[in-house]
Amino acid sequence: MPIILPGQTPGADIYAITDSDLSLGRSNEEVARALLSAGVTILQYREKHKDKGAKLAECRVLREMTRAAGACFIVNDDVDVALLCEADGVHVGQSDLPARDVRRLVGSGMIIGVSTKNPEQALQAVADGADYIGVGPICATATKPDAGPGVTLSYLDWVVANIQLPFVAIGGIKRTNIGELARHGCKSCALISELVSAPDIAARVAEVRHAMHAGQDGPAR
Ligand code: TZP
Ligand code: MG
Repeated sequence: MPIILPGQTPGADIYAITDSDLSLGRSNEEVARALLSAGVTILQYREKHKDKGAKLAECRVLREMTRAAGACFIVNDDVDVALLCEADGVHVGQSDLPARDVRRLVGSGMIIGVSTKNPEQALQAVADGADYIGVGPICATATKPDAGPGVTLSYLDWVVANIQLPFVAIGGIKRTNIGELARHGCKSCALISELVSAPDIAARVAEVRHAMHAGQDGPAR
């Protein structure tokens, strides 16, 4: 399967992330099925309130589903779970294992994503061998209150101008503001609540995509 990277690969405009607490009672499997059949090509498994055994069992199911759909599967935080389920990649934050050490564990074949909120963290992620960076939170979000206040669009603009790696914006991204991000040069956006909390996930994916591409077609900032 070709490696799919945010912002670099057709179809990777939306980077969908699970959160069973926000999924209106639906399982991650059910939500993933809806996302994949709506054409999402990057799916990250992110669960903050499950033990590792449960996470591994769910990841094995989602791994098979994403493989069958030709989609990229990334595991948040847990390098061991990512390796055991044969994910395509792992995503780490600033308080997880450093990307440089993650690379030693996973080898060259696995995608590593790193969350960043300022230029210093972005440059460190590049130096550490990350394959892509997260940029955010763009806006403060109840999904991850400890992410803090929004980084604002000036950090996004800095990334667009200075970082050669693919990047994905995250944090408080909705169909109402995604067009603005696209106008600032963002080609891939990660969304949690906007997608998993939608009663009709397929319809929401289509709305989000439409809003993003309408933004890309708008005047550049
Ligand atoms: N990292 C920064 S903000 C965030 C993460 C994981 C949560 C984004 O969730 P939502 O619901 O799309 O605002
Ligand atoms: Mg983390």
